[in-house]
Amino acid sequence: MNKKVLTLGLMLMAGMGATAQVSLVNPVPQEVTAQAAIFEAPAQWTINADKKHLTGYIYDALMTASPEAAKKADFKVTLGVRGEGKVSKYKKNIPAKSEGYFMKVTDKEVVIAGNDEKGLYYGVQTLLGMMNEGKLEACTITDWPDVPFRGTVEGFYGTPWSHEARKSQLEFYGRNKMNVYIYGPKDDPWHRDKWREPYPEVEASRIAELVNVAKANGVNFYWAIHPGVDIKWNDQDRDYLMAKLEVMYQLGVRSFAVFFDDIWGEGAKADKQAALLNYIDDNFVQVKKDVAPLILCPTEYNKSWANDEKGYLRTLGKELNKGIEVMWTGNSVVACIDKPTMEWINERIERKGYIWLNFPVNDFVRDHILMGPAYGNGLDIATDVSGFVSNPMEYAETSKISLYGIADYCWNMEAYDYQSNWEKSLKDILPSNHEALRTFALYNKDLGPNGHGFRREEGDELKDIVKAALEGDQYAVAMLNVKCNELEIACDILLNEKNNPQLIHEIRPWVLQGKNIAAYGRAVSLMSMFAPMKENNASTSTLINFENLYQQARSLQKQMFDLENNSAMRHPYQIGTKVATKVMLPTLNKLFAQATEKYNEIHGTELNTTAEYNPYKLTSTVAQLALLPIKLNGDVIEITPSNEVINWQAGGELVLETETSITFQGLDFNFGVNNVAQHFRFEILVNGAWKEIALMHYRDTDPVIHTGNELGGQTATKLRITNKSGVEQQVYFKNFRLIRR
Ligand code: 14T
Repeated sequence: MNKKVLTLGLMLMAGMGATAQVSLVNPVPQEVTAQAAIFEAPAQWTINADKKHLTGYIYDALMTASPEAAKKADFKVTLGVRGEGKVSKYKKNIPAKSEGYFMKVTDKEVVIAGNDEKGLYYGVQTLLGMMNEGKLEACTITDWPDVPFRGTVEGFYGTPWSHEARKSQLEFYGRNKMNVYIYGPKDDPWHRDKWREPYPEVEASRIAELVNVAKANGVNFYWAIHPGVDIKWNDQDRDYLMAKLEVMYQLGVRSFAVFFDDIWGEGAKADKQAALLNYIDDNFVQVKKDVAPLILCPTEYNKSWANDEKGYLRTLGKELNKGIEVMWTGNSVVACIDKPTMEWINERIERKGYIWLNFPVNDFVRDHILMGPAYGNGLDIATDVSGFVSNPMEYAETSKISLYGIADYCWNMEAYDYQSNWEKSLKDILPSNHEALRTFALYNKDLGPNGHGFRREEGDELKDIVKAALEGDQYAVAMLNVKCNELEIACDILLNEKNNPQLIHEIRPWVLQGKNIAAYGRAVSLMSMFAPMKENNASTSTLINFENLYQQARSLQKQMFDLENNSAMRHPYQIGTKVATKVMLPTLNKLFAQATEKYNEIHGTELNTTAEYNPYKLTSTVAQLALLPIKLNGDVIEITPSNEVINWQAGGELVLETETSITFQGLDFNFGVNNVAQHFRFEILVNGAWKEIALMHYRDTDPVIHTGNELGGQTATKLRITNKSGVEQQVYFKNFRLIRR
């Protein structure tokens, strides 16, 4: 019998519902035998362990449990690591796996026997998880992690996590048996732009503190350096880098990574990168002896960017010292990982890839917050990866929902059940109001259209109701109304929830938008019910009639738009606060149009039926640009920026079309590269004829591209930008702002 079936079978036999204590543990343990005997945890217990376990992080973790350590309590807790006398009886039970442990719980004692120190620590974490509700369950557990390195990489663009948020993360990782935190926020100057300079005092002391908090939670703190933007492959820069690592070592850091992502040119050479990493390995890691194996994030960090002919990855594979880890995001920047993904990369890098999962990161869809489960990665790749880390959102607390799943997935892959994990995660993050959080999260799973084409399930549970409602089933319309009521209840509860203020602070803009959508949904569902009625409910005694509901819905459409475009509230260059965009909102918009049409038909009115439309459309023969969403903010029309290197082929064009002609006031855009304006042609379509407008930089050192004065006042329906240089141009699509009159 395979272990999954065994565990499940025993759980059923034992009648373990959601309340059984072992089932509270995250990640799900590998092997559990439970007898369905649940009892109150003792008030006191005696600790039976070698002296060295009576201090230190393992003991401290145990001491956070409610029973008090006492000399002569009846209940005994035995702790030990393989080879120690206290657990010699259990020698055969201890799994011979790194970070593994054996644990036994009866109504008289608990025994935790680690295969190593970390194993003992994780056994203690299992005990703590099980005791979360003050109860214990008789059981034996044999447990170990599938993936050796599990955790996160703070690797996103945007506001780096706060110091407090990082400490809270590290504790969360300890509890959920993740052992890696890679510090590499793109917008920390001393990580990237000022990589040569040491941290100022305050920042330095914070890093030192994080190292300690990490240790106390069994987490390896990796500090990453990102030198590729301007590194010269000479001794001087190499020495700068070594000196910076030494400074970080002095702060206590014992694990390091070097990132070469999102760069091009000189910094992107495989042989140079390999030589540098080997140099660090030979002259720093091996010399210090207490430093973890190096991690490299390559420039070609996903298959879609890998140029097999040039052999960047194979060069790394061949030349990099064997102990150095190589990161990989999968078949594209944002992708789920499966067996073929791993086979492809492992062969090239001649080692097991170290996965950098770009989920739940939202730095390319900042108008969405991602609260859905972590799913879609292969459950059969445990032995193909050396490590697996998630790149989360800048919203640290909210990210814990998905990270709870990543932790479980990495620990016990075959048994990973993302749905039940997700339900558990919500209880863990907001025990006091997990149902409200769940209802809200249901509408915050998908990313919406994005440049990476990465989407998530959202609203599947509504599909039947939606279909029926749109076919005119009034019961289904009433159900939609109920769903919207639920959403509103959830939002209101969350806005007044005090138990996780950080979470509420992070999700607040989306909660406010959720309230708008809920109110809109209530109005629209009532519109749908009133529309077919012959009487116009002209009674003066009530405000509830079709036309008033119509006005309310219109007002809410505008309120949603206003909130959406309130840039004070949201990120300055990716404005927007989108909720329920996959199923609920489009459904309500359709229902709005249907109901209004019907009403018009019956009453001969001409109410506008379009719920929401974007009069701007973008098309492009440059694949990476074709999917970028367009935002409207008053008179400013913006194409959502992309941080990636765009390979803009010769002759490739970007076209922006408008439904009705617009009169230009101004336009500027930024491809992140100096002096590229000369390679592009800019044209507008005026009365059916293309008309070229000059492009220029104001300074050699300023990548912003401006249009010639002749643009102002022109009226057109289309604009087009073409790479006229005859060769591929590599640019960033940083900014595109068009101002209309
Ligand atoms: F190093 C990598 F593995 C990586 O994923 N780098 C960045 C990462 O910092 C960012 O958070 C993530 C998601 O946006 O994507 C990577 O960088 C990109 C790549 C793109 F194609 C950022 C934007 C892109 F469009």
